Parts: sequence; C-alpha cells; structure tokens
Amino acid sequence: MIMIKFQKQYHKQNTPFNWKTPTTLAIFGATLFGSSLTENTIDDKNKKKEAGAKRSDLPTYTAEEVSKHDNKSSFWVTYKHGVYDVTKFLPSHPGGEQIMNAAGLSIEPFWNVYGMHKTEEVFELLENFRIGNLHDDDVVDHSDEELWVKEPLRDKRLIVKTAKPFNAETPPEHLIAHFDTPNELFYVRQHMPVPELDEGSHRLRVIVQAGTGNDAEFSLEQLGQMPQTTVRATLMCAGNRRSDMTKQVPKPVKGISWAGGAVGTALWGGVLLRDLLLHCAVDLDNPGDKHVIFTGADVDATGTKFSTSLPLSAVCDRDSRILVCTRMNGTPLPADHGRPLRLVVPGAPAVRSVKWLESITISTEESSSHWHKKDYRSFNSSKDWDTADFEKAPPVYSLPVTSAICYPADGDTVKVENGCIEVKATPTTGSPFTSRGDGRLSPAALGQAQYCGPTCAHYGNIAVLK
Ligand SMILES: Nc1nc2c(c(=O)[nH]1)N[C@H]1C(S)=C(S)[C@@H](COP(=O)(O)O)O[C@H]1N2
Ligand SMILES: [Mo]
Repeated sequence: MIMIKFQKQYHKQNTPFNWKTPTTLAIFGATLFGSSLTENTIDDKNKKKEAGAKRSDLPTYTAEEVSKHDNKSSFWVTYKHGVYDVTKFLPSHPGGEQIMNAAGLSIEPFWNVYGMHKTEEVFELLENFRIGNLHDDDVVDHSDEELWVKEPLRDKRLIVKTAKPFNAETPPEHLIAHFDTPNELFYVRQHMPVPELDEGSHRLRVIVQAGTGNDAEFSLEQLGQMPQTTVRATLMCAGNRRSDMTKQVPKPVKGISWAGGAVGTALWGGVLLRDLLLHCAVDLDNPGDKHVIFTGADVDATGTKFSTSLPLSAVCDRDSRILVCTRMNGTPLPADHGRPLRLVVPGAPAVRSVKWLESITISTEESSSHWHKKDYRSFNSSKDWDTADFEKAPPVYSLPVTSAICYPADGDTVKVENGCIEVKATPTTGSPFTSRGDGRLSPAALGQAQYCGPTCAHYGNIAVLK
C-alpha cells in the first residue's frame, strides 16, 4: 500500500495549508489505489535536469530552521535536498500569493499539483536562489504518484500540452471532420488531478446566502426526474490560440501555449440552471448585483476547491441556456469532462463551465478563489505583468464570436475554382448559439487573413494555384 507522506508541521497549525484537513485527505485518499498510467514522456524528459540535488559546497539546514523563514522579509522553501531563499522572487511569482502557502516548507507537494513548474527553465530559476542543503533526516519523499494514479486513460490522438495536470487539444483535422466533437477527442483542460466521484452518492448543493430562496440538495436521480434539455454548445478555453498571440504581440505571454484546438462542440444534456434555481424559489426577476458561485470537487495543494462565479443577472437571462449537465453527446459525462455533473455556460470562456460540480451558491460576492480573482480577467493592452492589477480588472464573462479556419491548413497549396476556394472552419464560439464557418471565399480575403463572413479568420500561409 502507498502511504501519503505529510510534511512536518512545525508552527503552522492555523494556516490554510494543512495536509491533514479531512477534505484534502478524503479526496487525495480516494486516489490511492488503482492501476498506474504509463509514464509520460514529457515528465521523463524533465526528470533529467531536476533541481534539488545535494551540493557539497553549501551549508546544511534542518527543516525546523527553514520553517522560521516564512514571511515576506525572509522566505525560504525546500525542494528535494535543496534549500532556497526566494524572498526576492515573491513579487514576480506568476501565481501571485499562492506561493505564500509554501512558506518555510517544501514546494514539492505544490508542484506535484501545479505540474507546469516542472520544466528545465523553472528548475534552473529555482537553483539561482540556492543557499543550502536540507538535512538528510528531513528530506521527505513527496512522490506525486498517489495524486495521479486514478487519471483517466486518454485518446492517443489528443495533442498533449502538459501531462500533470492533463491539458490536451483536439487535432485540427478532427475539429472539421465532425460538427459535434467526439467525446474522446474533445480538448481537456485541467488545473488539478481529476477527482473520482461516485454517481450514486454525489450530491449537488444549492446554497442561498443572499436574497430569497431555499437551500437544497439534489442526487443525480432527482436531477434526472426534472425536465431535461439538450443544448448544443461550443466550449473554448480563453487561452485558445495563445501561440498565435505570442507571435503577434511584442510582450511576453504566459500560460499554456495552445494552438487552435482548445475548442470543441457537443450536445450537452441536463437541467437548465434557471429551472433548478426556480425550483429552489430563487427570485430570478430581481437579480440585483448578486453572484452565483460554482464549486467543483477538484482540490489544489492547499485543499481549496476549484471555483468561479457568474453574475446572477446572466443566469436569469432566459436565452443564456446555462445547463447543469450529466450527458455529453448522448452518453454520461466522461471523467475528464466532469463526471458525473458539470455546468455548461454557452458563449462564456469555458473556465466558467465548472466540472465535477458540487455546489451552487447565491452570494453578494464573486467567487473568492484564485481562479476567479487572479485569472481570466481582461486588461487594457497598455498593461503588462508588472502593472496588471487582477483584482481590479473585470472578469471575462463572454468571448468575441470567433472561428478558426482549419482547411486549408498552414502551408497547404489550394486551387481556385470559379474565383473561390473552399474553406472549413471550427464551429463558432462566443455566442450562446453555435454555427459553423464553412464556405467559399475569395483567395484575396483568405490571403490577407481578413474576416470572412462575420466570424472566421485564417492564421496561416497558403499558396494559391491560379
Ligand atoms: N472543476 C473544474 N472545472 C473546470 C476546470 C477545472 O480545472 N476544474 N477547467 C476549466 C477550464 S479553464 C476549461 S477551458 C474547461 C475545459 O473543459 P473540458 O476539459 O471539458 O474541455 O473546463 C473548465 N472547468
Ligand atoms: Mo480554459
């Protein structure tokens, strides 16, 4: 049997980071058993040049000594055998205040969850802050296997961007081969390990903290007895085509380097959120400036569950067609896409479509989570990483209507017939109603990457045969 290893807690009983909290233990505990997935090549590569090897030229510190450096004026962390003074790095940490949870501790359990740290560049950056070695007795094996053994098996055709957490896009040829993307080819965007939920015991809680309405709890069976609706919606990650952006803007862009495949269309089946809230007697005629917070079952290394929110006014809109759904293209939701329950918010950036949905809270406040407050916000182009104030910037709740032409692809040679060439594009995102941007257009329009029809753009170079 594999054991979960706890970090020694010297003086941290009241901080939010405590591996011993029952929720964290229950959920991480649930991932302890099961078959192990084949090792991913991305991780194998990174293991070659890791940080934290022992160095004979540096002094040794005990974990207790390290733990005293837990504040902004002196901030130390450990990684394997390495001790690091990262005080000067704190203001430039891309994840902001999240780093404070690792004060005076090993960053390894955090990096096991936020796997994007495990690159040679980040290991190198960390080693620049090296001040010593951790005492042998205090080096704990934070092997991350137990967090990831229960990850679902994935289709090999997906284009993997990061392995842990799993992020992968749909190959462009499959985006145009089908209108509704087959489930196994649908792009996957995870921030954390996939939680394993039991369909029979899973409950969705509605919590009314503000305004009129009644708290309630629903089993999947109860949800199944409510009127069922099917909505065809295209989900797109707000970061889709970031790699195009990187080429076109002079400033550095951070985040997963998605090409164009973090987008997919499906027929989603379930209960309209409007119906569910009306069932709980929530007053949808007077939303005021209240918010609806959606919380998933996936947890980060601090025990915080994934969450984000929408303004209640958006949820009240009859045309919003926001769905609490159990089905995807006619089958139960696959684990990667939120089994057994997720939200689908047509037209919004897909981050609002919370997977593994556990609770819906009506509140006077927006979600206070990192993912809501420190990410998915919209900035004026004059801002950069040093001047952006995430908390003051407006959250992104809608996307422009857009579609990318996948055929012809970058580098293709095409023939003009009757003055036009045939194009095939992904279904449109950014509107609650999805349509497809296929059609014929003049090579001039395509060559100049101009918008064709209301929605499509081509982002590649093609040769046109006259
Ligand atoms: N609980 C939870 N919901 C989540 C996420 C997550 O990490 N956890 N990722 C969000 C983001 S950023 C995107 S783009 C979509 C991706 O949905 P998919 O994996 O079904 O394509 O799920 C959203 N919902
Ligand atoms: Mo996303």
